[in-house]
Order: sequence, then structure tokens, then C-alpha cells
Amino acid sequence: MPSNPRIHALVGVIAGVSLSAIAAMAMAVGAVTGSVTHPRGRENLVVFVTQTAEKFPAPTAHAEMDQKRMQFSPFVLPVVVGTTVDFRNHDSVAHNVFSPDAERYNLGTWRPGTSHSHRFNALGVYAQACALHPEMQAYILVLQNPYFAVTKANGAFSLPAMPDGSYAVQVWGVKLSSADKARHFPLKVASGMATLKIAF
Ligand SMILES: [Cu+2]
Repeated sequence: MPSNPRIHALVGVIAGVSLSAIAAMAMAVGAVTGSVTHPRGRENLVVFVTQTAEKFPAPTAHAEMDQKRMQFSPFVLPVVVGTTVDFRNHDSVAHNVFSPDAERYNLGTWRPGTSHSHRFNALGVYAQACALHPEMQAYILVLQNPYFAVTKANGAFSLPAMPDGSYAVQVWGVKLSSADKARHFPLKVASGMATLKIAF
């Protein structure tokens, strides 16, 4: 440690600042948490804020949907509207990517080592399919805002840090009924914190 008392004091201040900064970051990250239970399973459910007054520009970062071991990965991919998704192929066989929903696209069939992209400009749920392997399936959800999460195996989720306020939350899952998917759950965020238990 420095023997100069002034440097000593300075080190103390820096340590104090960074500690409180770390504490603030810890509070900001994953402060809106919760869990979903549903009789048809609690994994791979998308928990999302229905609509915010806040507007979000199209993200510049691309999202990724892979095809490996004869499966799409991830099984569900939520993105903000305007996001470009890069579709990859990490298998040794050719795969195709198409969706019959909303914007409808067929990106073609390609061998490993290349990728094709699609920019999602319309909200909605897009089933992903491969014309060569009908058993392959995945879903891309195009949402209005970035306040979403995919539940883990135990139904737990953690939304990105969001402004204080009252929101409505919906849950999407491939096995959920239309009525379940239409349900709105109130979420009130105060001081950046909230806990939301959703039970169907
Ligand atoms: Cu395929």
C-alpha cells in the first residue's frame, strides 16, 4: 500500500466509488425477476412487456439462430422489431430456413459455413422451419420493446433493467392456449425492482 497519506486517501475514495458503483450495477441487473408456472411446462416461455410508451430504435446488433445437431438453437428467440437475425448452420448437412408467418420468407437452403440473414420489420410470432427436416422447429418473437426474457427450466426469469412504472406483461409459449397468451399480468417497478410470480 502507498505510504503517502494523500495517495492513501485517494485510493480510499476510488475504492469507495467503485464499490458503490458495483452495488448500483448489481441492483440494476436482474432487478425485475420472477417465475412462471404452467401445467403444460414452465421452460422456454417468453415473458415480455406488452407495450411501452418508450420507443426503441432498431438494434444494430444482430441476433443469432443456429442449426446444429439437427435442431434450431435456441428454440425460442425474442427480438426487438427491426432486429436482423443471422441464421447459421453448424451441422455437416444442408439446412433450409423458412417461415409461413407474417412477413413469410424462405431464405433458401445452404451448406455449413455460411449464414443467411433476415431483418424482422413486423411484430409477431414467426415459426421457423426447415424444408429438408420437418421435425426441426423454432420460434422467433418480434416484440415492441427489449423488456423480455425466456424462462429457465424451473420457470425463473429475469427482465432487463427497466424504468419505474406500471406495465402489463404477457407470456408466450408454444403449448399455451390463445386465452393464456392473451392474458395480461400487472407489473409495477419501483426503484428499479419488482418480483412477479405468474401462475396459470
Ligand atoms: Cu434442416
